[in-house]
Amino acid sequence: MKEKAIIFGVTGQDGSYLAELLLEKGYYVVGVARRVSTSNTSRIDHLIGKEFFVLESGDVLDFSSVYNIMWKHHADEVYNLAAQSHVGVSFEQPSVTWDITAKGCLNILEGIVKLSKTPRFYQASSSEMFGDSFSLDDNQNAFQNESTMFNPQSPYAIAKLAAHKMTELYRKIHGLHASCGILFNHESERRGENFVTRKISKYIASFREFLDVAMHLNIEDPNLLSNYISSAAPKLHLGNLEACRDWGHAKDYVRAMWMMLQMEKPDTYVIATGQTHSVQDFVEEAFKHLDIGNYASFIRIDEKQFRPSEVPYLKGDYSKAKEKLGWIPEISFEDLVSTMVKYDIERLTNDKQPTYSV
Ligand code: NAP
Ligand code: F7E
Repeated sequence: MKEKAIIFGVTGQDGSYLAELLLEKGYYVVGVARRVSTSNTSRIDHLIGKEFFVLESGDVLDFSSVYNIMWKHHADEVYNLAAQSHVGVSFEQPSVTWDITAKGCLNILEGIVKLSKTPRFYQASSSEMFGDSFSLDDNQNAFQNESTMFNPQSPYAIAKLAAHKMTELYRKIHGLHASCGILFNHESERRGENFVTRKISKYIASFREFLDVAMHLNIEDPNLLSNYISSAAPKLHLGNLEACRDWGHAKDYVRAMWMMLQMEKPDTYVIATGQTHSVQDFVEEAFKHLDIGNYASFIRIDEKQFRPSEVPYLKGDYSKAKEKLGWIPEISFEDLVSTMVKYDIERLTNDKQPTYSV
């Protein structure tokens, strides 16, 4: 008999990679996608129609649909990746963020408790729950691990903390095999386009296209060409460049999710790379893919992109995951940036459509 897994949030970045990983491992995968008026399946279109992959229509806000899908499929494992996952948006839409991110998780937990055979459960917790809190190592360097205090700084982070604590409570009071992965930022070619890393990689692709066009204008005087590029090139509108994030690749992180559910006992794990970089560092690394000197004149600081409350510094200590799960990240920061930029350049070249917008 094949192992069966249900993925809530299968249409998202992580959901699509997790579905691929589980199919590779021989699982029967049930993906749950919410009903929308235009298609939301671009990340999983290549899986639809495959043997052992089924798409169900459901919404984590709707208990009946959540329960009915779990009752129908008798899964061995259930992964909750569904969320309103954009921190900036959560300040503007706190109620829906709360409902999807906190209540959605509770709906799944309640559904699981009512099943005759309870599946193992994974909850997608977030490093955002730490907010501005950190621990200090012997050299007074800041980091976060499973013992660091939580001090969330956004409606998204507060909703995630509620779901995290609820999952740990259900583990205790109902004896569920329910694990939480406190995942630090992870990105990829499939990252949503309004997250900072993807915004930057898409911008670099547009800039490359602009340079190609500029080179064909036959402007012979190098000074004129340089002036033209400075004035006419697209600008990258960003907010806080100083925020530091621990960025990994999503493929590494979905592997950790699966590993947690293979453990004999449920637990909570930090998943991170142990390296931190500022948004400015990410911009610098991405600009290496363009043959231009100083890039500063192409950046515009945009007040609209700043958040009312910011998480200044995240750097995860993943020692527990390494020791207990045997998990380590395999994709470096440099490779992550390079993969994302190359993907967007290729996509733009193939689609022949400008992809950059402010
Ligand atoms: P994502 O790309 O934004 O995906 C979120 C998924 O949730 C999408 O499939 C979305 O469906 C679905 N969803 C939203 N509302 C729903 C609803 N009412 N009912 C059912 N599904 C709904 O996020 P991600 O980057 O893959 O992250 C996966 C999970 O990990 C999220 O819970 C996120 O908060 C958490 N997390 C992410 C990171 C990170 O750096 N990526 C770090 C820590 C934790 P649509 O396609 O229809 O919108
Ligand atoms: O911002 C700054 C922004 O939106 C990163 C989600 O997956 O990871 C993600 O949350 C940093 C922040 O991700 C822009 O202020 C500057 O300091 O890419 P982001 P996030 O907020 O860290 C956590 C772990 C999750 O759980 C979340 O679901 O970049 N920043 N300028 C900007 N951010 C955006 N989006 N756009 C800008 O123009």
